[in-house]
Amino acid sequence: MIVAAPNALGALAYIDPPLGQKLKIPPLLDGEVNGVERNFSLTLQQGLTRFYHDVDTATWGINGSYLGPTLRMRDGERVRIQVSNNLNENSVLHWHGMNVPAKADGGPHQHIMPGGTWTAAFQVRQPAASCWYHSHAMHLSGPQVYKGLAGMLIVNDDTSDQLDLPSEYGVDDIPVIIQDRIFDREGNMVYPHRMEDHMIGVRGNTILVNGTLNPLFHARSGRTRLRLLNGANARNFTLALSNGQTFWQIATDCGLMEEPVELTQLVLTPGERAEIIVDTRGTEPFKLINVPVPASNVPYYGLFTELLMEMDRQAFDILTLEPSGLSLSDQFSLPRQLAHIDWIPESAATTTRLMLLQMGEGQGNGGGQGGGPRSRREFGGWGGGSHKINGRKMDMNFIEATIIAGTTEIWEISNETPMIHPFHIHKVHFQILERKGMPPLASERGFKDTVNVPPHGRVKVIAKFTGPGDPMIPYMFHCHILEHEDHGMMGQFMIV
Ligand SMILES: [Cu+2]
Repeated sequence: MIVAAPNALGALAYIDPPLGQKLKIPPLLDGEVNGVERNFSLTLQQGLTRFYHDVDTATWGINGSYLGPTLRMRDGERVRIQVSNNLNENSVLHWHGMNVPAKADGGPHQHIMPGGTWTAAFQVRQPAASCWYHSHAMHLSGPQVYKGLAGMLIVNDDTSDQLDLPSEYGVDDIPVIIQDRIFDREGNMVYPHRMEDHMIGVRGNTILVNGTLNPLFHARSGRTRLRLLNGANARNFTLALSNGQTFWQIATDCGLMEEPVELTQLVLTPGERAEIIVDTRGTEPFKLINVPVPASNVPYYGLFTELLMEMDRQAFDILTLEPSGLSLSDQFSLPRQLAHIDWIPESAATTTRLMLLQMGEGQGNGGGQGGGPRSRREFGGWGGGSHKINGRKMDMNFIEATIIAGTTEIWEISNETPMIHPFHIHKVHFQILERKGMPPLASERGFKDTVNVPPHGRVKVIAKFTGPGDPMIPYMFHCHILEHEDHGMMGQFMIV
């Protein structure tokens, strides 16, 4: 489908979308168990993908033409993933949400040259969760993920096995990778290079779910589990059901919650995941939609703020759900308890670090000045496109924090700009302590690796930085708006 309003930035044209198409389900890859290890083989490659009828669009994919297979593994297992780069530029895959050694993490320090191969080996040491993987090449994450280098990664454990939850992949347990892309009149996927697109982050005029345009899913049971992933480069989604029904969140980024949380809306910023259970009894089709966010009171004026507010006002459909036809008098039940979560007390932290998210030079406020007519002048306040953390752009040779393995730390993430930044920390699973003195939202009470830091907001998270230590290779932390990451809003920490 097409976003109800034209492209947020108002420039690019598009062609009519096809009518409802069956939701593509990425192939499930369990790998091959060889002795004590589970082996996966992934190839980054170019391809052609049919989003529109009769149009082959040039894309990139992993073992396919667009996106990659869903990798499935288990807590406790040893895993070996071989990644071959058949592209014509450097790339690498990062296992987002996975607690892995630094050398297996897949970041700017593990680039794979064209024609090269890299192997990530690790032991899975974490509870059941919906994680994902995507390109994390230096300065190239934005365009590479945009072209298709991303996929889902499911971790199972004894707890998830024993719970009465929908778990038949592709039938009642569905990956939902939500992305937006710009298509031109010929059906080409276009990655824009204008400064304003990169300041805000690249947003598209067309929504894709698992690479399907205008997707439709036919449910076959009364309960359907959606593993939601905001896989967009920069767009936030405020998700709801078109029939006004509630749904139940059962997992945050890094695992199951303590109990199902009943919701009518759920915000996911880029990189965040949530598993939800939707009631798919009955016969009346309904939709997973994006609802407009009420205008926020942002204390800045000018084109920058206008663009952001314009995007927040967009309403659009994401996925049509055709219910199973099962009678509404059939039972619909969920486990009352899900997983046990050990809440980390604030007193366990021995260090508190401040992370300032900044755009623009000097004041770092990122806002255009004045409310005059739209003109290039108003971009002046952006300071020429500078994205920083703690006054510094990403520097491969600078380590922001060196942490002794086993230490618990509080990170206070402070957003000094007028737009949301999703802040992601590699390897660790954190808990949100507070948002400017307020408790975390009901939808974020669990382990997370990416957190929505609102404009001029401050979020306090706590995490245990476990080993193994590696004094040579750092991990990343960064804004998950991929253009912000590519332009410098990223830093490095080391666990030793
Ligand atoms: Cu950002």
